[in-house]
Amino acid sequence: MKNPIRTSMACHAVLAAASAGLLFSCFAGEANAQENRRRRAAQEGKPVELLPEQVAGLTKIANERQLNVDDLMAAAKTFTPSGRHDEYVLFSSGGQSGQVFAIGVPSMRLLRSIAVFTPESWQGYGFGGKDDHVIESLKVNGTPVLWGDTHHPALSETKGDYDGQFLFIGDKANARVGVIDLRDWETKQVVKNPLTISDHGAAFVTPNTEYVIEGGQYATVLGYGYAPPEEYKKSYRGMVTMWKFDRAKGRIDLANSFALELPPYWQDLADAGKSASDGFFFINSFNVEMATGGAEKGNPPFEAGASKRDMDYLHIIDWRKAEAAFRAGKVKKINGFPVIMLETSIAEGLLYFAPEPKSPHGVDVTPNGQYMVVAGKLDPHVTVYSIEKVKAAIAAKKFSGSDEFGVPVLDFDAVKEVQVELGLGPLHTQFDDKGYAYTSLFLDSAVARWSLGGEYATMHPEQPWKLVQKTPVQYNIGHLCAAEGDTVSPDGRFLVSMSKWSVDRFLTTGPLLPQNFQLLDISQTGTTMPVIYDLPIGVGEPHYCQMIKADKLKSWKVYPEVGWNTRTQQLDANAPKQGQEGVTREGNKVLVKMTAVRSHFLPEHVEVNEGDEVTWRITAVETAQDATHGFCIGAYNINLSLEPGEFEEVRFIADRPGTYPFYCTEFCSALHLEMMGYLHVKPTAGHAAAVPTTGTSRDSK
Ligand code: RUQ
Ligand code: CUA
Repeated sequence: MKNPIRTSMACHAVLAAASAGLLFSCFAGEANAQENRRRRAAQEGKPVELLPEQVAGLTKIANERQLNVDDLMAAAKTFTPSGRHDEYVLFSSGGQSGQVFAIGVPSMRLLRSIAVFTPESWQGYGFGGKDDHVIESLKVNGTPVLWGDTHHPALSETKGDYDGQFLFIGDKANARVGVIDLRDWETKQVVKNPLTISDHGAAFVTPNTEYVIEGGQYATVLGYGYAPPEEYKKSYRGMVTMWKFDRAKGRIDLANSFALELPPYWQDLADAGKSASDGFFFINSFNVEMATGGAEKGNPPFEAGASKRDMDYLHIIDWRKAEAAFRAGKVKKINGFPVIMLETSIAEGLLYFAPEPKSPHGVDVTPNGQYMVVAGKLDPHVTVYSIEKVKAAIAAKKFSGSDEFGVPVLDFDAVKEVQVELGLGPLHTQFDDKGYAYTSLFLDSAVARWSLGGEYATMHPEQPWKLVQKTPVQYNIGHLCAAEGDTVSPDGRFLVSMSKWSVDRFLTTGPLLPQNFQLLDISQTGTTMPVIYDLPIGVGEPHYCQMIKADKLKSWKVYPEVGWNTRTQQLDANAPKQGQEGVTREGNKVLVKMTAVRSHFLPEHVEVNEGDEVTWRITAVETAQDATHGFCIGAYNINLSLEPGEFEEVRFIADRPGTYPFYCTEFCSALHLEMMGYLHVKPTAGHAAAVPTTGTSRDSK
């Protein structure tokens, strides 16, 4: 049991500071009337002073709830009163949910999810509307794969800093990359990698989002071909794909994208160089042993075979040279996709290896671009490489040899800056504004803060390259994410530990444990970096997230014009205007022109014949922010979200006669329940109205 709080002078001061902090902390976003009232005391120049009876009241609550002073301080740092906005938005992978989650910091409130690889009905994603073109592209080998294992989100960058425009996310299970437009927080594109079935190092962007990088993982025959494991070295290959991003279109430009063939090591996480290392990107690898497993035949299992050697290879890729080789046509087409083959990469001098210990996970470039930090997973150190030394070693051809495929291997001592011992299971590193790095320690279940050297050495009182302190987290931490902590200008202040099995942290929710996002206050240096909030994530296992300053996001509150096509992000001439509503027919093709406005659809009755091909266009004729409607036809598996101004189009075959109520699925007004109508599907002659059966299949072709 915690020590009861006593109303001592010190405690009084802490409580008063905590309360004053609540009232004076920076207020992001528009103040509404309620917020203004609440803050009036402060605005009148009267900082809140807790009266003795208020201190006594707080003390009583704290003791009843068994809260200590640290708990009260944590509450004061994170509690975000109604109406006040968060300072940061955390964009998190949603793991097996196939989605992205947006979470406010420091409140740790879930703001919304963004559907990417998995249909999501509230957003109307994948239930008949224009987003179905994205769902269509979710096919893998011709089969619709309606889920994803989202791993690493990447915000678009300008000069190495988040610009708040786009977000990319990789699907490890199916080697796909999704593109989200942060004006309306919708997925606009999903690309399937033509070379491989699954990936891992996705997504990472170059400093101006010229390219979205998708690194592979488990080597296969490029292009989905077959080869038995005995032919592993001969036929299996790794890859990294450079997806060209067209910012004006907000789409990956397939025609200008290409890949590089890599040896069949298991490439892992990546990071793009910036500033000093701009023009390069780096990928870790493991299983350079090229173990092929086969425990069922008495061979060493993968986990043993892939961890035998002390060193794996940090891949160092000069992407501008790769781009030049692609433009010069020095590629081979695999599955129709241009690939720079290994021998070309070697000949062009665009691919080098550096030895790295030991089955590493994250490679993370410092904000100034000078150093690459490799977290060794099976090694208690992080290994720091210097880009200057890498460039010098390449120029001087300081190789310790080459790998089996002829890729030159740089001499370890020539490129290594330093190794820093941190603890067990280092995975991933982030940075702050005070010259510190933060590395997750999976096996220790801790966040390690350590001091950087070089030009960072004067920013902190400690010796360079030294472990400073550790904070335990609950429990095994995968990645971590500091505020803007992988950009050229990190903010410090907050860090999120993406802790995995939360075991005893929350009420039992059955055997499946929520993950635990733990917020750490990293603003105080030299003392502690306490955990100040636990957020259970009960919808998947997120792998990585990025935290952006909220005021960088220029999200729309309503669509710019009524009749907006969110696919083209333009006004759509096909969007029905008020006064144009009705149903027209040409042969068996029926066109429904509908508007939606509080609180009715027009027309309210739509009659078609069985077998008709129906095109149903709806414009949400609304301009107010709080006027979203939904539109569903249950038995036809249709549900749309009609945000203010949005135009939607649904196509279906009216193949099941009957009377189908359609209604608005968003509680939009006092007369929301009345916002409905009927779709009448008249049976063709001799065909009785169908008896509803399972109601599950809709021909969406
Ligand atoms: S990964 S923690 Cu993609 Cu590190 Cu999972
Ligand atoms: Cu519109 Cu409910």
